[in-house]
Amino acid sequence: VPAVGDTPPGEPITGGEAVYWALRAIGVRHVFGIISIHNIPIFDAIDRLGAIAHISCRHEQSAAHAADGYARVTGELGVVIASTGPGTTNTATGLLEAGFASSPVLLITGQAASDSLGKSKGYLHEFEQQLSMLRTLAPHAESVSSRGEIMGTVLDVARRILTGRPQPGAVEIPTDIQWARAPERTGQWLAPKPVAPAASTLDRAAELLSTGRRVAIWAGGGVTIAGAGGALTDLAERLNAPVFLTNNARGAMPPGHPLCMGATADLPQAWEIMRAADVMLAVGTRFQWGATANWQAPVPQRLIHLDVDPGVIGVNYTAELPVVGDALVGLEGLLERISPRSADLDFQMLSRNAQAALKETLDLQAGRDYLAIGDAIVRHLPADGVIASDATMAVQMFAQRLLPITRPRSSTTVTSGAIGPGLATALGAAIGSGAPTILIQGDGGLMMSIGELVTISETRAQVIVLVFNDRGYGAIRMLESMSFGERAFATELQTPDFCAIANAMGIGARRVDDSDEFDQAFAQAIADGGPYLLDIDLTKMPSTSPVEWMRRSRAMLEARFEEA
Ligand SMILES: Cc1ncc(C[n+]2csc(CCOP(=O)(O)OP(=O)(O)O)c2C)c(N)n1
Ligand SMILES: [Mg+2]
Repeated sequence: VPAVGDTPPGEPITGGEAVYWALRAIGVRHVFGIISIHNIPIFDAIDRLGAIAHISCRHEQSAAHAADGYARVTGELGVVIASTGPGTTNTATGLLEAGFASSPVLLITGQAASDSLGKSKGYLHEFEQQLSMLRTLAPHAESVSSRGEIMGTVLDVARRILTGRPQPGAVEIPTDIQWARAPERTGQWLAPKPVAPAASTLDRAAELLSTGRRVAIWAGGGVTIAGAGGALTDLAERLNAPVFLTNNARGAMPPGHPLCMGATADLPQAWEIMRAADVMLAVGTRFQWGATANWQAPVPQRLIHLDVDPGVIGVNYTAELPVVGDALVGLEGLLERISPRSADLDFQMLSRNAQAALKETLDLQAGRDYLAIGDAIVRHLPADGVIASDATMAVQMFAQRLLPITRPRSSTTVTSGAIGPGLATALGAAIGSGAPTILIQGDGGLMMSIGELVTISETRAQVIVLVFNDRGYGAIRMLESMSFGERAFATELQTPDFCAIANAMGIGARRVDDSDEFDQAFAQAIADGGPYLLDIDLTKMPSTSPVEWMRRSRAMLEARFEEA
């Protein structure tokens, strides 16, 4: 049935409409972007045809991060629409982060009109090598060179983005081709199918797991992407195996489960378990830097590595048995082949003790204020709430460790470690989930994307920005203190009045000086129902200082080694 404003059947449609119909065939409901002379026919179609909502971000970097946040909470394609040249170069960091996090993001952009392209004439926004740039960031990037290719190219690129380990993609369409009319209306959307590991490889993996007496599991974002949390939990129970979750896997297993070790694989306290394990099953992970603490984590040599992307297997830790395939199909295949067995009691005791010790250590490390703030968040955030974060010390010090993530796709972190994506990622996550979304944000990173406060205000998406404000680049200040003592450089920032900025953008805001006040203010922000900003003054809470945190952490480690 043609939507309101649709061109009657049989009439030629514009290239912009072809993009619209391709996106509809895929099931796209929201796009994020900025309009331009180079993409106007696409926005025209979106406006007239009505079933896709457009969110006008204030920077294309943010539009890309918002599409990424949207994709992470929904599991659907995140779409960003940008202009040629500057609009597209602005999306670069968003594409980089999406690639790092294996998030399915599609950029649709323009290109100079076909009769000028390739002549270096100085066309408006000219960037003739745009496709080369895009291909370094988004493996699935294509250029369209005729009107008839639009629908097929968008569908094909989307299918490639969503196949196997998701990676971003892009389609660039010259402006004249976006305006050109042709009669085609529908394209065929073939949803990608999960890749099944070879049965013989699963047999060998099951055999190897059965020879292990002390099996540990390392689960990454691939488990979330495949929706394999249930199978992971079943297999862990069958093997009595403690499970380490990377940040992107949090929520795959209930945090209170006796075998769930949470996001702790980077902590020395967790390494005793890995040293004691005789076999490890890694699933949907590439053992990247952060999760492994710079690859110090002692992953056992008897490693079965299940991942849909053969390119990530063996890069960081040699796998005794590579298993290429989808995490869900692979784990289900292992469940069919493995029967329950009794636990090695020493190993079970070791992991129970480590779990308790980790909890105690993490609480002590977090310090009293973060502990109280975390506790207030847990008490007041509704059950469907989403937790987004930027790369701030508050994430390291309490959020990623102590805030329980109880459902898959209910949290986002900046996997590449960039500061700045948080606000837009939270916007996309709030729109995708339709649920209250809190953002753990530093003051430095916030300034990189502050303009999106007005996008949040305009959409009334319930993003609650928690600014952990230490008036500077705290993480770097901490690093400086390790090498340069008291000398801080390039880290002290003049910090604006974030509450005044939020108010000016149409968002309620409140300043918070201590954790009791946080409790009240956060409850009120949630009850308010709309977007909100809390400016949390960390300079009034000494226990939140990263330098102090580092001292506490070291003292604890040393005490442990003395004990041993
Ligand atoms: C895009 C980008 N530029 C620079 C950095 C280096 N960097 C890492 S942490 C940090 C400070 C972040 O400050 P803030 O957001 O206030 O959080 P805090 O560390 O103070 O908690 C900087 C500059 C980075 N990670 N990403
Ligand atoms: Mg800061």
